[in-house]
Amino acid sequence: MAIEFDTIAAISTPPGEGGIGIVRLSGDEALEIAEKVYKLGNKRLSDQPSHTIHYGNIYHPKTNEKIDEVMVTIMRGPKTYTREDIIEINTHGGVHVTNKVLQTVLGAGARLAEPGEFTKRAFLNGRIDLSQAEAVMDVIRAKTDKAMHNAISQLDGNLSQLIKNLRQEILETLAQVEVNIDYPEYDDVEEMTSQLLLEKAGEVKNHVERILETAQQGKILRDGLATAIIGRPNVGKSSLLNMFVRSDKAIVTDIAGTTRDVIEEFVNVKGVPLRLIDTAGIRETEDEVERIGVIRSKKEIEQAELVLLIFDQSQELTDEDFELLELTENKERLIILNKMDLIQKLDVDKLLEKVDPNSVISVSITENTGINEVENAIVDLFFEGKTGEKDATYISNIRHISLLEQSIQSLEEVIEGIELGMPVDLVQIDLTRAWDLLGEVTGDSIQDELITQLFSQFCLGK
Ligand SMILES: Nc1nc2c(ncn2[C@@H]2O[C@H](COP(=O)(O)OP(=O)(O)OP(=O)(O)O)[C@@H](O)[C@H]2O)c(=O)[nH]1
Ligand SMILES: [Mg+2]
Repeated sequence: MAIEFDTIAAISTPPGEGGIGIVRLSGDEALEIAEKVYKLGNKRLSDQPSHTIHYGNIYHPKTNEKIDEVMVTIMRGPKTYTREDIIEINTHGGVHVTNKVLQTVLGAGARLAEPGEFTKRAFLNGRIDLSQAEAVMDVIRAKTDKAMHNAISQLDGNLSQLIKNLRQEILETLAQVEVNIDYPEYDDVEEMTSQLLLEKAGEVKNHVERILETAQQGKILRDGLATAIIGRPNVGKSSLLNMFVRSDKAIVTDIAGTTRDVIEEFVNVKGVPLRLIDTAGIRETEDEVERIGVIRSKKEIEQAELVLLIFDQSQELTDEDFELLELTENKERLIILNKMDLIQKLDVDKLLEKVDPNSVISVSITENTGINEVENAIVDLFFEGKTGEKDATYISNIRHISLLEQSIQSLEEVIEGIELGMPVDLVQIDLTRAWDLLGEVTGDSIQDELITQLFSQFCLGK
């Protein structure tokens, strides 16, 4: 049985012109409100069966002004997105007309929904748990097939199931500990209980750690891998960006110092989304605009998760190149030797003294050679060739990652406590805390403000 809420309404399609616009209502009075504004002869929406769609018109209930010709979908709860009664009014897809229909239903008694409020109701009415609700946004925002697949799997409840199993394991252990303490059958019950706690805490911890191992990949799939293209002026940084995005996004000229500002583009490299950042070539310069660009480039290096460091192999290595090698020393990086179509002057042996030979790739961007190797190397660096795995559950949400990390900490405290010979009831507190923390992932144990804050990040009408 759904909890009783007021009836909300919002435009669920993106703002702008399109084939149709959808105004969605959810709540006990959805049907009643729709009936006030809908007209087609003597037809009554409330007489119609659930999950059916009806042609008709929307009229202003007071002025009788005709607003639009529409199709109205009736879906009675509980088999709906929110588990409440839902009405969807398909209008002509214009900004003004959809707004006008929305205003009309608001005038007829609905309240304007907050961002994410439909999904929040699906959660509050128990149709999905919190990690599934969060996955809805990830599905909407997914930038590659793989990211979408991962979000869908979370929406299906795969992560929830893993978490539920672990919590169940903890709960059973806690119960067993209680029984041991309350009804000690054997003399060595203290010893047995400690042993049980040690074992179970270790098992659960291992499991959580394995889930967390997918976190780095999961986060990349969700947010994109921040990838900075770095190098001296004129080595071909912007050319590489253009090659990846397959269009002339960045200006390319043979004048050193062409790129002055940081350019950012999303690209899909064999299923891995990259947030590709083209930067100003780094060199000492008197030019004020270029100088600011160089400072920004250095900042981009700091923030990048991956650095593509480009050299022009038709030129000898300079002090600036060595400075760049040093600046990026502690970063995940690939060294790209560009312009292999020209005569080679770069001393590769000297370069190899400074870098891992496996990270060096020769390319010619203008001739389109070696690019496939660069792509493969990126995938290997972060996924060790595993992007093909279909059924791995990648954990990607920062909130989940942090909760899992905290739960590992609590489990470690359980283990330490026992090893130090602490009383069982103190150790139990840490184990209960791990149980609570895991419950926050699925929303089983979570505070109201947090829920409000989480759903406020959703799109309007979702
Ligand atoms: N021969 C040859 N020329 C290339 C290759 N890649 C890029 N270029 C040329 O090198 C010049 C500089 O390319 P850009 O992509 O603008 O270089 P950049 O690193 O972005 O330069 P700044 O923005 O000035 O730092 C252009 O004339 C490109 O056409 C290549 O593989 N071979
Ligand atoms: Mg450039």
